[in-house]
Amino acid sequence: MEDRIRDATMENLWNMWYSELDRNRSGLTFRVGQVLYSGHSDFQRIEVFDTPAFGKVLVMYGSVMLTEKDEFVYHEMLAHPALHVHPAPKKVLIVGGGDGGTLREVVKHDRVERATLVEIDREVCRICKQYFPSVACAIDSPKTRLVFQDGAVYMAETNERYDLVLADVSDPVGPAEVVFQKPFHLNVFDRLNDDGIFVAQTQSPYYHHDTIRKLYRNLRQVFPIVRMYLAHIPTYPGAIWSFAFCSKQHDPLEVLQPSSIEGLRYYNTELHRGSFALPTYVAELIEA
Ligand code: SPD
Repeated sequence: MEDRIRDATMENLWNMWYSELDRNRSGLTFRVGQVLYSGHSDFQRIEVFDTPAFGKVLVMYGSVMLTEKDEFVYHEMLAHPALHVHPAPKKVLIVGGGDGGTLREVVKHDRVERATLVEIDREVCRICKQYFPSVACAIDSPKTRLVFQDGAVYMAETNERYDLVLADVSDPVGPAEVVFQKPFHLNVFDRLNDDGIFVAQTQSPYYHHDTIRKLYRNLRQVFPIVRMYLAHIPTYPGAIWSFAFCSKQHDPLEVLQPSSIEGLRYYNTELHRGSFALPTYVAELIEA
């Protein structure tokens, strides 16, 4: 093939981009090398792309859930702060998180005896086991109990009690919306043991002001201790992401168990403390 034509053909092959836009004004963009999977489950559209910048990317309901390159930040930060505060986190419940990333971090702790993962969409687990084996690796762990059910319904109906509940859900549109609402938080409080901790991903403090304001107002009406902490996640909107640490007794700024987990790439003791230090504009957002 003539060089000029070959170059043009290569350019077309490389000319695929994925963009996640915020109200059509700004957004995240990845060059896509290959679309590995694209389909609809009973609950949502699911896509897997291979990208030169971030490796494989999982997109659900039109937003990036994880990328191979930076998923460790989100999953370590959703799981380890609470696991390093609670003195005996034997029973852990993960709501959502069907990709298995949070589960992978939870089962690293020897003190965890049982991790229950309640995922509404069976397809998410199947697809992640196929395309993201390093993320989904604990789905078949002997400590894992898998339940395919709506997390809010499970929370309302279960008689089980937990030491930790971790809400690893997508954005508050579609199937995950109820997990951002007060009836769900009240049920979580009820199902936690007396010194239980609830951690939830709470969106970008740069972009999602209204959601965050309302969410923290609700959480403070339910839990005596509510603190926000932050992590830097390059592929989430704003690249700065927030988590709510909601606790019945243990304050994450006062209690910290020694860490025995090796091989973490983001979380460490200094970072634990530092992640609760909020920039002024973020602190103002959630002021009581
Ligand atoms: N806008 C992205 C929010 C994604 C939060 N959940 C991700 C799930 C990864 N386990």
